[in-house]
Amino acid sequence: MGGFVIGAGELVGGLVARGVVDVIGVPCSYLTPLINRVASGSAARYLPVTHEGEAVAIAAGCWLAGATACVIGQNSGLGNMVNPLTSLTDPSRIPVPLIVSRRGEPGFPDEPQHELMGAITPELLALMRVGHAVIPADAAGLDACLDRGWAEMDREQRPFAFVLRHGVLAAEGLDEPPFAGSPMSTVTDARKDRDAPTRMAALECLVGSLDDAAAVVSTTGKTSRELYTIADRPQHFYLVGAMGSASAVGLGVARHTHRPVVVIDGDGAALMRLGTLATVGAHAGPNLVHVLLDNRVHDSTGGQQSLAAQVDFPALAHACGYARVHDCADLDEFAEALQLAQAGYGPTFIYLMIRPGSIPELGRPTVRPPEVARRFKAFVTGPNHVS
Ligand SMILES: Cc1ncc(C[n+]2csc(CCOP(=O)(O)OP(=O)(O)O)c2C)c(N)n1
Repeated sequence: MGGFVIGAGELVGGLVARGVVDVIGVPCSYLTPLINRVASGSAARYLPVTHEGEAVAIAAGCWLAGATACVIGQNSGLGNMVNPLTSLTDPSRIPVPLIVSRRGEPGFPDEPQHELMGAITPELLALMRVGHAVIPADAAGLDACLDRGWAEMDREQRPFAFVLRHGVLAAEGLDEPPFAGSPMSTVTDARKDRDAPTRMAALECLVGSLDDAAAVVSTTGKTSRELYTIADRPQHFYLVGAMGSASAVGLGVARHTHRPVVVIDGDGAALMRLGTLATVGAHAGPNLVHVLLDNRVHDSTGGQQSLAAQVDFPALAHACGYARVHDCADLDEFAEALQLAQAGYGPTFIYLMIRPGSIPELGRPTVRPPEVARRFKAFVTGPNHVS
């Protein structure tokens, strides 16, 4: 995109100078330098959360207590913010600064899942009566931009969005202290000490363990990209956007086919829609297999810690009513659990800890989402269909 870049330290300094004490949100690769700066220790604290709407609500609570929190999120997460922005901060006139990345900005090639939100980001903000300004790529302009936003928040008593374009922030390293988690967490020590395989190895094992009749729904980010790299087949539905919705999509599919339906989820994505565990537990039939590959980080956006280190996912799945739960210690147990699960008797939850990281030069699905959806549908409803 060219032009100057600003340091994340300058942006954080500008926020802190205006009273921001907490930076709350969910990662986006455009925001990585900013998150890395605050997560590595700055005058403002970084509060990783599970959902961008949750971030807005927490920031509203901070304001109610007299503190200023800045929400950060991808513009796809603006979708998650719509409810608290329209039904909480607007009626209560609570000003909250937002830093929203603009994936899919028209004129700059990006992935298909960012196209619509990229195009409508300014209009959507305006529709929600949230003023916005584009963060300029120079330090002097940055100060004026922040001043403008703060003046508007003072005047309107509504949130204001600072829109972050691609390449505006200079790269910044991550030196995040390990997340201790809650002292009440029931995550077992045995699980923490596991020698975890890579996601690539787990997905290769999964593909090798699946019946040819199984349909697969894979979560947003590198999971879908790695699955596509290992094997691109009609029975794969790559959920490239709508982070957190893989198990809900899988539930819908599984209700109308007797094929095994295997959902591959990530910890960050599962946490974003944790309520879906209860929905799946309540409504899924025996053919739903929910696999959770837990690397405890948002690997796809730079490896920032998710809140998974303190969450006992197998215990949660039990508590939400999954019929079978496998807490796999290694790939052998993982393969065995997958084979058992495809025989039915679910809904089944299969948990495997994996190691952060991926392969260099990881590809992205080149098949367009409408084609992925239609060939998946043809597969699910096709000749092997048993109903
Ligand atoms: C609503 C929304 N917020 C943020 C993102 C950006 N994003 C894409 S993948 C990802 C991380 C997913 O983490 P996890 O499910 O743990 O999988 P991992 O990347 O570790 O494989 C994020 C934050 C997004 N796509 N949608």
